[in-house]
Amino acid sequence: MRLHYKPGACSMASHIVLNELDIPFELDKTDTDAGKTEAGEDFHKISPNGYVPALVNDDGKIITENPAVLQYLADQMPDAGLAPPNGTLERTRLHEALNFVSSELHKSFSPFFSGEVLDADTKQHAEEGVGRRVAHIERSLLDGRAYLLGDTFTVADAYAFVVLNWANFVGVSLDAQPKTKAYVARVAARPAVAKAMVTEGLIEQEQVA
Ligand SMILES: N[C@@H](CCC(=O)N[C@@H](CS)C(=O)NCC(=O)O)C(=O)O
Repeated sequence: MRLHYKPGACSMASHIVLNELDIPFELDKTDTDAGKTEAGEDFHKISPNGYVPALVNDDGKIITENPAVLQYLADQMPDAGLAPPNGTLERTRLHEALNFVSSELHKSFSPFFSGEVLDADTKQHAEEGVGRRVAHIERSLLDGRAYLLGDTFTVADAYAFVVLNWANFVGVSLDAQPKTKAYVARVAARPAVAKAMVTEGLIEQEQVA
């Protein structure tokens, strides 16, 4: 399998899951601005919308869109438990969490990545938008669960972690959401997560506990 990724982008969720599953894969550091793969091929032929993640499976089939890629990966090794079995209420809960992360949490960060300098009002509005979505994560963790669906790490946690970690890069504080802050630290401490962060250049190997 080959994962097209951009360092620190949402594609890191799939990278984390590939590490968690410990299956063979290749990484292609793709330049989405130039629309080129690492080898200089036209990335739009792989991902027509031009964004990562794009996963090319061993049969050459291409899978895009975070929730689809993440569940496809989890379903390669059901016994690893990164997604509940299809057809169960727990799987529906996973869809619910993935859709929330994708369409609400992830997209609430878009203003910070627009490439434009945000004026004070726009920045405040964007921070409030992120805050409302993080408040939902905070509420779901209030019962003491370690992960979004309970005590088991799933692909939704890989995706939520990557997006919540952007708060550190765009200057949004999670101090008002202590459960979420602890959750981000808990996920960051997983060896598969730390390995992906080192590989993508977000942290140094020496920073890994
Ligand atoms: N709906 C897509 C969105 C993917 C997306 O937003 N990817 C971003 C990185 S997080 C991207 O590749 N943007 C193009 C760019 O950064 O040049 C999905 O869920 O996979």
